[in-house]
Amino acid sequence: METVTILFHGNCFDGAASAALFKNFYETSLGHEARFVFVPLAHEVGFSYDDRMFTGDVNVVLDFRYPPSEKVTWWFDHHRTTFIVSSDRQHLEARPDPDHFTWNPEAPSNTGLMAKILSSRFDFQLQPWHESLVQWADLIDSASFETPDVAVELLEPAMAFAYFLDQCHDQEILVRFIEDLSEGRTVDELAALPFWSSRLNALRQRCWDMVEDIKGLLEVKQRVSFLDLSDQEVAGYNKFIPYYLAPLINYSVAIMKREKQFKISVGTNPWSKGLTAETRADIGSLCKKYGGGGHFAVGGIPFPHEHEEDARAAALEITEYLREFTSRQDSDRKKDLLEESPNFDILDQQ
Ligand SMILES: [Mn+2]
Repeated sequence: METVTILFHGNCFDGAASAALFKNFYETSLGHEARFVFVPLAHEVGFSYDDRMFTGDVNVVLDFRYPPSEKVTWWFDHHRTTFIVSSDRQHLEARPDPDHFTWNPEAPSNTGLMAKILSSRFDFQLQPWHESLVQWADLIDSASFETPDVAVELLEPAMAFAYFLDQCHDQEILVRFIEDLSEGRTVDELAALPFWSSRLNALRQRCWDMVEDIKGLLEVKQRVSFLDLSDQEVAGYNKFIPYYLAPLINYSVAIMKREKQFKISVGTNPWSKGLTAETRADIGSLCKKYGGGGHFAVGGIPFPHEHEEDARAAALEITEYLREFTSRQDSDRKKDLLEESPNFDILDQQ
């Protein structure tokens, strides 16, 4: 029997959903019987592919960086940063079977991108469970929930699964999720199975307990929250909790102790009203100054365990910087409003 190796974005709902969708497509649409091997991949500093990773007769990469290898015959991705070096892009353009290789950085999720391409070019019949999976993957991967409640209370099964996968380091369980899903169940149906409901409920309880703990620790000032979790080992921190507890903040900074290192995590409140593309702080660049990195809206900085004091000092400095940044903008905005309408005392209206 043929072996299909699927390499996909690990610890990510969209990555796992992509893997399940591909398996289902391969079995039902192409009608192939195959043995599937699932390999989760992580974005790590200096990541590169090695041909030995492609162990299948057919090798598939989903929701992850472009693989410049002839051993890979299917690839779908929507990450802006998919090409590690510029020659990767030329490699893609020279592929003899472009239909099997799709990149669209505008797609909200890779699962949605795959559903579109596979149904239009490969006659894949989309079922209601595919449609619902795509809706959730789009919502989760673009973090476009209406409120942080959805991401913290985890009442929706898909949200609970997303957080579960984010925390899951047990490959067997991860593969079970993909296989269960690929059999044609919605996430809601999956969540009702005892194996999954017990795990999701335990996870919800842990997350709600964490909300209670953080309530007493979150320091909110000038629309920036600071959270010091450096004195206890935190396994699964839900980064949406500060916005849930303090919805009016613009930025959140947290320092936490992990098994192997300290980590500073910095984020922009996705639900903040006043922030525009022009008035937002560049969090990734800010973190880079301290040896970390990230995107415009979120970033992180790792510190080895023996540098605890440096880590705490950096976290406080970043918090202070963001608080000054926020109050400077608040006063600029008030000045602008006054200049625009000098006869109207808008300050009193706020
Ligand atoms: Mn994705």
